Amino acid sequence: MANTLAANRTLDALIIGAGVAGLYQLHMLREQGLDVRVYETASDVGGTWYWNRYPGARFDSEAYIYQYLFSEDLYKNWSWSQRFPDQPEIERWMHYIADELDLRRDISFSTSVASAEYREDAGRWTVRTAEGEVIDTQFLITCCGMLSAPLQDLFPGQQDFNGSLFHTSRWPREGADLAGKRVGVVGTGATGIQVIQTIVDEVADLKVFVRTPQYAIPMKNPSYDAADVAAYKDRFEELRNTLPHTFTGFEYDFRYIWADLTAEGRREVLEEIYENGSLQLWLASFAEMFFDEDVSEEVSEFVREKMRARLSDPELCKMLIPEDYGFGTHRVPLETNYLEVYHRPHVTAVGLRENPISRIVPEGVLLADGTLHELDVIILATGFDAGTGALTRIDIRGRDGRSLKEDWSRDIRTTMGLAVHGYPNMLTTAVPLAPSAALCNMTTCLQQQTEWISECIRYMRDNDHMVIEATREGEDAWVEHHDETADANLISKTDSWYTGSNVEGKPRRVLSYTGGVGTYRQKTQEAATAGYKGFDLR
Ligand code: NA7
Repeated sequence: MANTLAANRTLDALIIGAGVAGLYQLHMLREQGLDVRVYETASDVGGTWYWNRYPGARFDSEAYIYQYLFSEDLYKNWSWSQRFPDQPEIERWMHYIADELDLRRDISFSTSVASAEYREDAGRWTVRTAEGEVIDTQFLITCCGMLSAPLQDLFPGQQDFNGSLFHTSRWPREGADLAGKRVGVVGTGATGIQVIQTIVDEVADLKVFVRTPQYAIPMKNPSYDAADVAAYKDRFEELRNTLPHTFTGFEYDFRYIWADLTAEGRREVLEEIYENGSLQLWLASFAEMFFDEDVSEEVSEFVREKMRARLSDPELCKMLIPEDYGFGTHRVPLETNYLEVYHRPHVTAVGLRENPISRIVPEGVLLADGTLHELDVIILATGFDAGTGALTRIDIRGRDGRSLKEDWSRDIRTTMGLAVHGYPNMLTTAVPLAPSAALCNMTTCLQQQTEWISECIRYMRDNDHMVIEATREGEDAWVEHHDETADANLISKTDSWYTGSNVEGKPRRVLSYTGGVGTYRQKTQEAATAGYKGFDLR
């Protein structure tokens, strides 16, 4: 890449992405008086909630905590209709945020950042968009989301399929006609489950291609009336004070100690929390399930029992109930009548463990043993290159021309998920080694990271610093702390996007910081208070 500069635009800060993080980052930096602009591939705001418009997409964080908490008015002037609303309502909320804060005037939509090159002599970045714009900026702030690089070109022959083929996160805005069609869904993660349970009534025939089954927890999703809305709004101050300090940024935290209870007592607790119909069984029951194999097995067996009770056929039990990893070491999905779908006469679960998909052919999906499943529509609920993919798909060049894609293909490292050594003045959100890479109520973690970045830039300007870079030593220390914490956690032993094992060749590391959101917040604040310890300011 030529190190020349003929910029169309000069900025103090360029933000990539107009989702939850990018919108708030823009608002804060604009308030500080920076010349700042967001670049966004999509045609409107929303990030995850713009892209994931597949049937059944919805929250599994309670809506009243998936919120910006910096403004009481912004919080209280929006009312949710349900505990776990669906994507269209969430997208409307994001539009409300953009409108209220008048953000769109500083966002370039339908514009993709293609490359970013750091110019050491100037301490600034040259950013180029796929549309041909060249921008000169002091700070490059990535707000790309951790699940935004879809794994969509997975199977040979996809392009030759005679029917329609969609990845869930690239669902057509105009919708897809599934009525009366033979539909195949590949993938049974949180997304696949939402799709399957939602489209089952509409399609003529449904084939679900199952490789790794999931522990399923039934969601309880009551509608909110005016009194419910008033009640959660009354808790604004409480939520604002609580959420940033819990283990996962939810309102609830681990409440029970396994060793303190008898077998009956534990059972009672599990039953009660299961009945709550939320992620509490995972994030607010027994922390020991993440560290102690025996506790993990007991809790897993509790959930398996619940699943067995809903499945009449032993073959289905074998295919759909996880046996080889512990509950909660993979992202726990919430579902509604998901398991019951498989009892419907027009639904078939196709096991892939011994007989994987070999390729897509014009007629449908061909398995390794030669079985052909003829289909009109194929839905790939096959997940994402999480945490890293959004940035490695951009050609990012740091000091001395180093490439982030190449660096992360050897070893995925960051300093607190906020910066990467070798990439001065690049500040990051939702990348690995922070809770925002996975284990968090995303709005809690993204607000915390974007606020940290805003304060860092304020500090630099107040103290006449032009460049910030994570030091090698600081990064080594963070990576070591991260790994120590993660390696003690059973999450590190399970294959999933949490460990990067869903992408061939990706270096294995637990992507999310597992020391807890409250602890992470404290550590990042301590670094800032100590004059940005672990960073070189110049
Ligand atoms: P996930 O959780 O990564 O799930 C992807 C699913 O696709 C999973 O069942 C995979 O099976 C399956 N998959 C992926 N590649 C293949 C191939 N080649 N053959 C068969 N099956 C395959 O992604 P989601 O979109 O569901 O969820 C991502 C996050 O979004 C979720 O955790 C929430 O945080 C929101 P595998 O497990 O690899 O055997």
